[in-house]
Amino acid sequence: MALLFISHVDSPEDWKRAFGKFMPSLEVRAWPDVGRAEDIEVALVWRPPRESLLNLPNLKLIASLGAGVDHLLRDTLLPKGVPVTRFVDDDLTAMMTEYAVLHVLACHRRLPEYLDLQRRLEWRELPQPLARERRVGILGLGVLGGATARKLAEFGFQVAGYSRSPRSVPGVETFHGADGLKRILARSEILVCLLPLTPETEAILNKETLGALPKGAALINLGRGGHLVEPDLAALMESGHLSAAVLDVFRKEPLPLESPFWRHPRVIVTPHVASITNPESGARKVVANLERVRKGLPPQDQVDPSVGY
Ligand code: NDP
Ligand code: OXD
Repeated sequence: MALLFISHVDSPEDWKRAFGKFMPSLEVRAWPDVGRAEDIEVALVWRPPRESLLNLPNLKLIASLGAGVDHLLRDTLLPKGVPVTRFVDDDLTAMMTEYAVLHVLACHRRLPEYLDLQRRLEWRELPQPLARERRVGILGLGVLGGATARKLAEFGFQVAGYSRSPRSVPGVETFHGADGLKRILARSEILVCLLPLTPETEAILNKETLGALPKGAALINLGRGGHLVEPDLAALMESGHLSAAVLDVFRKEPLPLESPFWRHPRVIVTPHVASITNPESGARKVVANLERVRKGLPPQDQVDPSVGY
């Protein structure tokens, strides 16, 4: 049997090597070379073309190459009854917490503002609160947001988190629901977005919500570009309401050259690299799930397409 690999950003060769280690009998075929459609038992995908997963009569599992599945649930026609999994992995979580902590510390210590002062040859000290005086908010308290919140609480920050359903995280004040969103925004001097992109969270970072942050707040968007209304952020940076932004994800990737964020002195742009799926741990997960579905068991980390994450 065979695995169909579809991604325009990941190297099929790295994944072939990794599957060779964990399930040498599984042939890895890279899109568009599907070969005999009947052979395909599992598809491992990132932004697959709209109809690429149809007409595979023996498909038992669709595995997302990412933790987020918006790329799959929004634009792809999914065959009925085939489970869809997302990528949940300790290495992915560790990389994300590193990235989030790095940039929360940078915003806390006002690094984007100091870099701007450096460019202007200005030697000037800015007021600096202690970590225990700094209020950080995390939108999304799932695998990645929860781990990030816990790590930030260890630094002594006043951390709050926001989720769809009520959650409890030691050392973290938690909010949920529409009223909860207002309350977390009103208190967050540094806001980190680690939400999945769903119809409910599309454009959640807009002029009203970002405008509800305290003056001088910083935004760190690590979820998806679709969470942010980019012109609203640009306007709030321009007016001085927001002091800095770190953006790893964009509506259009690669970020178009005409985007004002490339050249903004207090915006840090990175090319969707906050956390990266590792082929070794990814292949191990896919193989374990394939073995489960072959036995008629549900795979781990299955998503509910009706909820969107
Ligand atoms: P999880 O599914 O584990 O967690 C999602 C969290 O968001 C949950 O706490 C969930 O609430 C909350 N949530 C979902 N919908 C809403 C809503 N409408 N209102 C409030 N809260 C909501 O996801 P992960 O933590 O694993 O990943 C989060 C996202 O991070 C991914 O979907 C992906 O977009 C992004 N990502 C980005 C990467 C990058 O490199 N930039 C790398 C990896 C992921 P509840 O707890 O109630 O279910
Ligand atoms: C993911 C991502 O969802 O890399 O894992 O964005």
